[in-house]
Amino acid sequence: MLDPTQLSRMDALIPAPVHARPDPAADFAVTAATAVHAADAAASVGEHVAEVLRACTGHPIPVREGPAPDGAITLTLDSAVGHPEGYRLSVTNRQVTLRAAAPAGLFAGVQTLRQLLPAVAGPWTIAGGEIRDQPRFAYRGAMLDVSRHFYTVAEVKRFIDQIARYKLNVLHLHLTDDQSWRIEIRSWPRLATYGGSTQVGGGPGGHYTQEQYQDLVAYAASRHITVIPEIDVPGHTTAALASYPELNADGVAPALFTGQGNATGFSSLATDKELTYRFVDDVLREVAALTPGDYLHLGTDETHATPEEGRLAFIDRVLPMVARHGKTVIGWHELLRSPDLPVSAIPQYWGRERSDPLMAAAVAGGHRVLLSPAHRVYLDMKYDLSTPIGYKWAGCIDVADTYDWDPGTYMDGVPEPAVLGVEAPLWSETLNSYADVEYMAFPRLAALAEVAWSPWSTHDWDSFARRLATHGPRWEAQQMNFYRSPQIPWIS
Ligand code: NGO
Repeated sequence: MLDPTQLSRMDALIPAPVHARPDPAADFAVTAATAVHAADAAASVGEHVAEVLRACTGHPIPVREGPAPDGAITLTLDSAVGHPEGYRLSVTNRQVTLRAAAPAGLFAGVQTLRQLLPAVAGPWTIAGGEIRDQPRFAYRGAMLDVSRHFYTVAEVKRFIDQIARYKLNVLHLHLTDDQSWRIEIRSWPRLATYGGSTQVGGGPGGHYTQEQYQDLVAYAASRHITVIPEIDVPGHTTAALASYPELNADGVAPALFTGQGNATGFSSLATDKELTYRFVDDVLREVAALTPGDYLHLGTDETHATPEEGRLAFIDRVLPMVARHGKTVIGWHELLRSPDLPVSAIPQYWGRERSDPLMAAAVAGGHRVLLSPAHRVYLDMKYDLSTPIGYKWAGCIDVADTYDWDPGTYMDGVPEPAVLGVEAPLWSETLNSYADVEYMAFPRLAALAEVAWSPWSTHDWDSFARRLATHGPRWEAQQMNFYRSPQIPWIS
């Protein structure tokens, strides 16, 4: 394997761009005189790149409108670029020009530009050359389970920043489960105040007020990330059942649950009680009102405690509620056990088989799908048997396992056009702190990001491993707690 220290920064990008032509003679020096030029809809991304440059160089880096002189970094909207998340970046000794059809493309280009700066210390030059780039899949997601363990608003924002750097554009928040309910619902206040009051192991837990949640959604939007809230029903609902006795079939509230282990799929909403549907509708209405994005995730996984007839009736009644609140349903792939789903409903596959008749039938019927095969992208699996946290029911998953699969050909009967995208879920039963989140997420999320963004023609493990090695010093500079996989020739 080639020495990663010999890579030019333009050859070290993750995710790999569609096309890059490095020009080592064309590095651009960021100086005290450098300004960013960006007008109108480009201005907020202009401010973002200026902040990045101020933080590393200490120079003032003003953001200006109007024609750019030599020596400037210019961000322009240009419909000729085509793809709304695509961009063109040109770096010469005299100027840096970033063009995109929409602000999301400019933002993606700025994440590239960040990686063209040195990892930790000056002189602050942007590596020279030309890049043309756009994503392979529209949906590039990470899921954070804030239910099994609670993470603060500041920690979730740090996660948003970390995934944005790798051009992920979806944060799926698993907000409710047996162990807790983490989002304030004003019509059912005990969900959060009581149902959110603990976590695995019995710690104090916590919840997001609606204002805090909106702040998170807005923060994510400023990084061109859509937040998808998951309200997991009808199973995985002990926290709700503990908060309101009347939601239980026998009217008796169970105790709060603070265990983990194999304790999935043991609770259920009472699918034959009318009150259950008023409850779900109230929750979905409030959550939809906090959600600018198109999707609501309804869970629907592991309904082992729900009689099948009740489960079917429940899905039949609840799916139209989501539509009434103006949203499209995503559910774990168990959703496909319901016949006659609206074709807009999106199953998220978390199985380990490459062949699943229900997935193939759904695609044949026009559904688009999300792929999260557990033995590839479940970030809560151990890296190897010595990993102190995590599960191993889907196997140990090192970086190469997350890297080496092609979503476009992965499942029988699921061709690339049917794949809306990919997502790596991070379940948190065993993650006691945000440092644990980072340790399980990185470097595997960087591998997932390349699978999601880069064309298959660029896919190459040796190249990826070499490029990834150069990201270690960047992560150290950010005080990130990542796993130093022995598969990677880390620098330093
Ligand atoms: C399963 C289960 C989750 C667990 C996770 C642990 C799905 C979709 N439901 O994945 O409740 O937390 O495994 O790996």
